[in-house]
Amino acid sequence: MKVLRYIIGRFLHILNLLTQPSIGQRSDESQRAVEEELKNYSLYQFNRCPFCIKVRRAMRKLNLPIELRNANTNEDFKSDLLAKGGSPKVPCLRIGDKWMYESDEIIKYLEKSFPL
Ligand SMILES: N[C@@H](CCC(=O)N[C@@H](CS)C(=O)NCC(=O)O)C(=O)O
Repeated sequence: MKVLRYIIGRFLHILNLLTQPSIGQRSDESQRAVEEELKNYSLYQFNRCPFCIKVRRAMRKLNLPIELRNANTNEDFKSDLLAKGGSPKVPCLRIGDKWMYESDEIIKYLEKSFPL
């Protein structure tokens, strides 16, 4: 099961890299304002998790350069996610003190907050 998950994760990761959606466009001024706001955001994620890939693709379509925090390889991020977020699950979007889980919720929130 672990091996199968590893193979599927690797396959999805490569497929994602080969089929990157185009980056959304805003005026320079609005993009600067968005990026200023995003300084408060970070996405706790794993590189090959399909739910994280889905969120990263949505971020790209919306042109949202949110800091990515790999909770698989970085022990500090992993323990912060569990201690402050309340669950080790990824993806998790941190907005200041708020921790948002569930890929569909995160995408809905980003689409609503940062429309193109
Ligand atoms: N329904 C969740 C599923 C997230 C999920 O299952 N994430 C897996 C990685 S692919 C995970 O965090 N596993 C570690 C754990 O549950 O401790 C979503 O859509 O975000």
